[in-house]
Amino acid sequence: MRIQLLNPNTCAAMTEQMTLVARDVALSDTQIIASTAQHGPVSIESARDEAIAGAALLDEIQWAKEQGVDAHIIACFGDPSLSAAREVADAPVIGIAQAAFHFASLISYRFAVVTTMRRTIATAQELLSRYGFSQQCSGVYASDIPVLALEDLSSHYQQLLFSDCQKAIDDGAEAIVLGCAGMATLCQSLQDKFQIPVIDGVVCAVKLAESLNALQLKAAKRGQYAAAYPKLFTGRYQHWCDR
Ligand code: 5HY
Repeated sequence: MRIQLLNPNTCAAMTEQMTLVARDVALSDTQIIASTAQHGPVSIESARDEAIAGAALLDEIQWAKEQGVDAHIIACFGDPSLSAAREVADAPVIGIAQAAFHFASLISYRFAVVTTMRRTIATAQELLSRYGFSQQCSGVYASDIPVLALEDLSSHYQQLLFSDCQKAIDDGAEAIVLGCAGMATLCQSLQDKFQIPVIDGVVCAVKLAESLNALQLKAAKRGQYAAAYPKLFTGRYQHWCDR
């Protein structure tokens, strides 16, 4: 099968790192097609970033749809524009936050989320509520670690990340969900250090996409995720007129 792994920020280095992790767990006949947004924010850390990243994200979904991919993964923990992407795509679209929450809920009674910037805590809480996992989440933790700092974690930011993980465990977490696609490469080392299941949404999304494909479960294209009505788009979005 062919899976688009879409990084909706414009940081190619981040896409490279998450693609290595994804290919590591993918089945031998799964092709991971890496995509990076062509315009927008270099990292997504606020509602403004998400809003501006949305259009570029949909352009990449449309491109991969025209390539005939079997699934799309939105590799950003806010699951930005997930519903819009599901309207545009014909194949299943999986957000890494939703994927990670499902896996965490299968192996723990309560799990925590450890993410980057404090202002994204509310986003994680909104997603937990929307997806029905608020009850199972023991807390969302963040210490203002910039997303791009994850690429080459300084000892200062590493200490902040470690202390958030420790706080989560002290507060009763039985598993930890990593709240950023940029943390995918840290998963194993954190699991070894804290001896607790640590869950990365990028690999969870790959395995979910493969499972849907194995069961031949296609995207439901009637109702909420049916294609949006054609209409006039102007300016830089007029290429959406005939889509
Ligand atoms: C992410 N931002 O996974 C989110 C993390 C966050 O650019 N990639 C980003 O803090 O919401």
